[in-house]
Amino acid sequence: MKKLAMVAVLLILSGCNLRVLDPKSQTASDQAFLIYLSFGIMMFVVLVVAVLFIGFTWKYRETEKKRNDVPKHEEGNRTLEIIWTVLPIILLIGLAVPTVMITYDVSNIGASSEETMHVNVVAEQYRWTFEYENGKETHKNLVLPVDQEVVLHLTSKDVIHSFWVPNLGGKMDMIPGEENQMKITPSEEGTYQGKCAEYCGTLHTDMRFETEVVDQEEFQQWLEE
Ligand SMILES: [Cu+2]
Repeated sequence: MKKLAMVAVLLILSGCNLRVLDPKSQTASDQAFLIYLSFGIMMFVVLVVAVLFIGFTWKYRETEKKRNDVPKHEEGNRTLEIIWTVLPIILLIGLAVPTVMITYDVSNIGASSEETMHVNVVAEQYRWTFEYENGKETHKNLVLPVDQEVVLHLTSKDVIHSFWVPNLGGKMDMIPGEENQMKITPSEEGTYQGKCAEYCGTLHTDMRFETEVVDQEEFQQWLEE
């Protein structure tokens, strides 16, 4: 009965409307690639260890015949030492190179061109303010044009908040007195849920917003409204 209740709770909680591995921007696809890559490498290691473990447990189990055998005395094994030093190094390089490259690319705001759009995002207990270059301000929805590079300038007025629209990119902290930047290029029109991902006070759960990605024309119209 207890188990059943737990499964039910899990099912209810999994009804969350945030989709993490459903990238709708270049940044999010790059990050999803890193998640799959690291997960793949981990699974490879788990598999190799599991196969070796089961193999050895079987091979060296006690049998009638081997009961009184004394194993040969071994002092080190150079081949094995090399294998288990070099293999992890190769795996770590395979993980580190794309991670560092993508991390730099995502946060390389200096490389932005003139075409880049800038939006100031300010968090405070308990609301968001999205401020566009022409002075337009919104609180409930962040509207972005599709296929347009956008740099979000993230700050906070009071405590630490965290900006998170899973479809568009990973979480980014919003720190009072400091500015963090996030570069995204939405690749598909649609409405994506966003929220504050850092517990910031009693009404933390109210810090939700919608990101609407619309076509360029619609965006211009909306911006001038
Ligand atoms: Cu918050």
